[in-house]
Amino acid sequence: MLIVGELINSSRSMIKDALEKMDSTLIQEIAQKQVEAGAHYIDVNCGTQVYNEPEIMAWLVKVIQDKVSAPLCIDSPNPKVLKAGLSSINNNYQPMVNSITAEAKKFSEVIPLVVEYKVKVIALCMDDSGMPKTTEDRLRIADRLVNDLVSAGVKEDDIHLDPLVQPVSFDSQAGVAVLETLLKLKEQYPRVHKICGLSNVSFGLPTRKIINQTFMIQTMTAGMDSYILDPLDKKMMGFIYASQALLGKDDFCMNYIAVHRKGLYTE
Ligand code: THG
Repeated sequence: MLIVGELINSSRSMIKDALEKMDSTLIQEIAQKQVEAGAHYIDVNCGTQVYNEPEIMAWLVKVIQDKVSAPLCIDSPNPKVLKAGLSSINNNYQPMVNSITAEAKKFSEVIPLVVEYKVKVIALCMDDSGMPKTTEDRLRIADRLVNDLVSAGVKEDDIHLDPLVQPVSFDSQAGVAVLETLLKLKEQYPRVHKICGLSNVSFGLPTRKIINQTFMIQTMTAGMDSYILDPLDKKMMGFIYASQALLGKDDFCMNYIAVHRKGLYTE
């Protein structure tokens, strides 16, 4: 189970403002809060900084590392930004790249970074025909991604397939398509990890947290084992550890009890 804290993302107005002011204190506080709340990786995304995204990524990585000792997940569709982030990391944790896709150009530009830096990699189920719609689209792309990554020498344990969650408010079958994909992937690739961002599913709906929490439980039951989420959502974190225990993934409920003792998910 891997929890990637999503809060350092410039699509959030608070982060966008902090980047414009180069406010390292705010960034460091959010990094630290996420680690204390139980995030295993810190996602770093500055996608709104279109003119200087590589420089800002390098700055963010340095600022975060000055405060917390945690593995980082470098999040950008731009391979130059991924490179700028990876080359700025100087702790000993294995970084994560978010993401590679099956788009020909993207794959060929990102795979050398994955191999050189020996990272964990999020493989988005997306190819040159665009975003997947059906379960079949996702499975076809996942198949290709796993084959191509393994052929390039990436270990199955370092691959995190992302089925690409879409808003259920736009397409009422969006949730079901992800659940069906997971059940098939569990059979086909039991050793490959499965990850997703939870907040896409609730886009456009009121009380988004309830939708995100419910979808976490549904997807974990279907085989998801990692999430990009807001670790400061204590209910979500409680549901994660409870789900792990109830799905037989927590021997003697040790993790559930340990997290409970630390008081991580009491309101
Ligand atoms: N898969 C992968 N990576 C991802 C995603 C995914 N990275 C980005 C995203 N999806 C997950 N991260 C976030 C980070 C912050 C928010 C949502 C997803 C967020 N959004 C507010 C909103 O949508 O309302 C922004 C509002 C604001 O604060 O201004 O908080 O799916 N591999």
